[in-house]
Amino acid sequence: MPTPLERWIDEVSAITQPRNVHWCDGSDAEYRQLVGEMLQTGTLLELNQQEYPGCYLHRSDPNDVARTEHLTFVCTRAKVAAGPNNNWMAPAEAKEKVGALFKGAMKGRTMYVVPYVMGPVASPYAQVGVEITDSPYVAVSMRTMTRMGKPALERLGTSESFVKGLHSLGDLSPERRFILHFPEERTIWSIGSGYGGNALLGKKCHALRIASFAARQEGWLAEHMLILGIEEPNGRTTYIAAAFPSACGKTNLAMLVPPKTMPGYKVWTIGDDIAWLNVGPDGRLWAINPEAGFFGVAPGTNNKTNPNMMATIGQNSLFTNVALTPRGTPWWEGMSEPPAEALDWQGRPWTPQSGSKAAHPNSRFTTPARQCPSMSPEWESPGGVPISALFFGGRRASLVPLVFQGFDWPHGVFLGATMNSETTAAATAKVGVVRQDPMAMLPFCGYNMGDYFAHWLDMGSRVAKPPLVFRVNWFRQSPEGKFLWPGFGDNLRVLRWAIGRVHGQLDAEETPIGWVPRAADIDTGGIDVSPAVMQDLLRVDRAGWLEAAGGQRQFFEQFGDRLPRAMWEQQEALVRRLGIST
Ligand code: SAT
Ligand code: MN
Repeated sequence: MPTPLERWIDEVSAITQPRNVHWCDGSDAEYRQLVGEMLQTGTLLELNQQEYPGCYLHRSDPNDVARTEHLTFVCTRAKVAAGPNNNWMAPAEAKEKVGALFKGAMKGRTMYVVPYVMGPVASPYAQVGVEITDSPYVAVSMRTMTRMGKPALERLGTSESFVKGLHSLGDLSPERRFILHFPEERTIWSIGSGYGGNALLGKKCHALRIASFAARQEGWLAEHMLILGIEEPNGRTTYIAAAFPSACGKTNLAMLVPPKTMPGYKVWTIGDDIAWLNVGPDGRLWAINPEAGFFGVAPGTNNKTNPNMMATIGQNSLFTNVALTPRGTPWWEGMSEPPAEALDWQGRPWTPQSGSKAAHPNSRFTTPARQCPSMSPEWESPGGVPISALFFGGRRASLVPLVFQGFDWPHGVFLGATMNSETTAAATAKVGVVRQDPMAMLPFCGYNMGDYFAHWLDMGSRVAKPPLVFRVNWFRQSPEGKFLWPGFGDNLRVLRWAIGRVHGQLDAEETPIGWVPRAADIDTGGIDVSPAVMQDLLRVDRAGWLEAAGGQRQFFEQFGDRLPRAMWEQQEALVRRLGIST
């Protein structure tokens, strides 16, 4: 009797007609074999193996360098279930339209069957998925990003409980590119792109869109959050999770190195992009990182902004769309002094005088988490880590203070729901436009966000002691366009304040938008932040917030009666508080 997985593989082979089928076991030998094949076809280029052992460069199609949100669909039976936050196609229509593109799509190619586990293999919260792909680059990337191969097949056994992901490069044309989610069937179809978020289906497609849909039904949360632990000099470690939109510094924050003025502090990394949050046996919220690797943004990564990542990517890493120096090493803007000459991300000769970027702004590396020096001893703990505080942060040049705290859980949910941020190169749309991005989940929530807010509110009553909720903004600028806050390692100064709040050790000032720190409680020793600048960073601009409240209202209105009444009440209460002058 074939297993449900074998039956599905047969069905897909009959449609896509691959030359042969390769079941991935995740072994070293298999990895070497696939890399060898890609070196031969030119899909990978070998980097300098003395300086970067086990590292390779991949140049993607120039039309395929970021997530394509306008080609990403949630195909629920009812349109309202997907909500105004998603593109929607009826399942039957989607299957007919995109099914036609999959017919014969793998002719002449190998079909890789990639079983994977999201989450530590022994975790009760982990999930199995299987991605079928005709891209060996995707297969080897999935080996780094997930627990791939044998452990996944062992965990699955003969069960039919796995997320089915079907992926083909197709012809890489954006005209025939679709990323479809069928959350009711736990199925993903992706064609026409080899780019991370579009093609590594365990990541955004499974661990966020499909998982968030299931999480609502099952009473947990699948979030676009990093997870870290902060160890204080007294040995106490406090765990937090923090949501930021793509390319807003999650990876850097997750592996932050404390400033010299904070001896005895240590930051422990658990994850840099996705958190699955479950109510644990003790009633608290426990987080696991479903991933096993990092898919980080290269530009701006250097020994100052993220020394832990620089140490991580020195081996066994795939670099995509970075520049190549004559020494055969990778280079990107902000890594170090520019080389006198290089090949740019498209393989064209480049010099610092070229007037163009050597690396694509969304160039990336894929690297194993276990190589990161700051990984927490708990990062693969089956039960996860207990979360004491949640953070929501956008990229905002003005208005939003460096940090403030929600009054309670419903207000915290409102702070997440009303987050907005300037767009980045992680998606193929205009960069720098402020858009609403609730919980940094706008591109990743697999269902109607009105229902999502209701679920978040409901989680407050499922958890014995809900985490405190904070908003942060590392990106506030002076009128001259200078960043007011140094960011990076110094962000720990802000987290320290939040931990002080968690443990009831610090007071705060009540303002209309939430609890704001007293300036003296944020340590600025050793950094160039004057008391006046600190005041600017913490200032609550009432007129600006009243104006922003108009945008919140407009955003909320799209959800009609799916928006929980409590969100409107929070919004009205904010406006009331802003209107009462003190
Ligand atoms: O391309 S990914 O979605 O994996 C990275 C990101 O945009 O967050
Ligand atoms: Mn992300």
